[in-house]
Amino acid sequence: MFVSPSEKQIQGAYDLARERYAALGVDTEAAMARLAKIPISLHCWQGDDVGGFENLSAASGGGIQATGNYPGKARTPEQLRADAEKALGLIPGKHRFNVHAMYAETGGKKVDRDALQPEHFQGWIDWAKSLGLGMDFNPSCFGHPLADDGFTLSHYDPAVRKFWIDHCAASRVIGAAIGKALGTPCVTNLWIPDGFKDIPVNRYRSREILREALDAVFAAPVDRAHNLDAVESKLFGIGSESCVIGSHEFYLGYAVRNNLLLCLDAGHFHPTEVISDKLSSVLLYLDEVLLHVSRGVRWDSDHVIVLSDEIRAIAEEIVRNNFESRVHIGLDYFDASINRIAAWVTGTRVMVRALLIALLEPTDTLKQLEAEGRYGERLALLEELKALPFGAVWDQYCVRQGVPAGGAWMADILNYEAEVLSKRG
Ligand code: RNT
Ligand code: ZN
Repeated sequence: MFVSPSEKQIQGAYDLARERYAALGVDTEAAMARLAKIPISLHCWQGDDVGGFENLSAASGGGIQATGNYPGKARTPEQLRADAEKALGLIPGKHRFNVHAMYAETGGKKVDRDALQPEHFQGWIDWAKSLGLGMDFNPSCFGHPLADDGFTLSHYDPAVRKFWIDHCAASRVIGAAIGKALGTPCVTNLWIPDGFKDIPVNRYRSREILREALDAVFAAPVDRAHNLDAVESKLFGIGSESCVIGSHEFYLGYAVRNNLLLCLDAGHFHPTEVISDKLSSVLLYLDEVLLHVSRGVRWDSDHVIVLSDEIRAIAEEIVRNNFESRVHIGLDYFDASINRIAAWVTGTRVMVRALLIALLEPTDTLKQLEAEGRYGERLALLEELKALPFGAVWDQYCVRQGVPAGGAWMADILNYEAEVLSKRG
């Protein structure tokens, strides 16, 4: 069931595909070369259902909900890294790894989040370096006793606020240390769950408090060569249905005014609202953005991404506008009901494949048709492209990147499950 095509099949199909695309003026070799330069940031939290290593009693909490109890989840940094390494070995290309502060390694010592230091992430840095990966980072403003009432940076209590300000500021220092050590800037993304379950009367004051707290978080200059700050909005969460303090308008304004990255999470908008349509607007006013590519099903459910129209549209927006250097692609989903490594690999391969499909588009021709008002031809060509053999180029790309073409990667994961995951307590 989970097999790769033969070498002969892969080469034969690729040769034909290359000719088909060449007839449209598309160079498949150039597409693969460009694809190899686009990293995807894999999120550590798919590996353990947003658990972390602090042994706090709280589950993820704070508007985040991983559902499912599939056996074999990683329970230690070593297990999480081994699982991630297994996943990375099945994904074509060179990618990045995105770690949350709650995955600190404190050597058994209790170090609260406001006191975290770069040294607590040395294990991650060393591991990333050994694999040639860049890293990204996040303060963890949820799943903690001081976040239990649903407020962190916008809390009315200055002492609680200060704790989270210190944590977020410490995270920027850690991000910079990571970026410096790995020689590639670390995107440090700030998301907080703050919001009201029921209808508030003073939205303005809560947002004013948040703005002041953020000003404190971002007060210290951090070298952009090492760390890039991003802020992530949300429409609603579990327990913050009526009002999220850090809304889209809030953070769009904040990011524009303070020259930060805006993080657009695909699950954080109204269900018919898409982030693919936002890139061309926000990138007129911001230098760079971060994406949290996810799949909401009826709500911000964080399902594993599939090759949907929206995922393809996100890839198209990036590729058509040469936004690769301005859009940092991160994944943000967590399904605890299936093999977690399969979740990582499926979703990341989908993202890479969506980029490949976009790279195989005769974009100049389509743009020309559009500029000339030839919309019938634009539509016809777009639909014809959907029947072209991008799968043959994909298989070729996988082989050249040294990972399985076709479905054989899943057989590998099933082996790993039998030998490693199933033996975990
Ligand atoms: C939550 C946000 C946030 C988290 C991760 C774990 O709604 O999407 O990005 O999912 O930081
Ligand atoms: Zn997110």
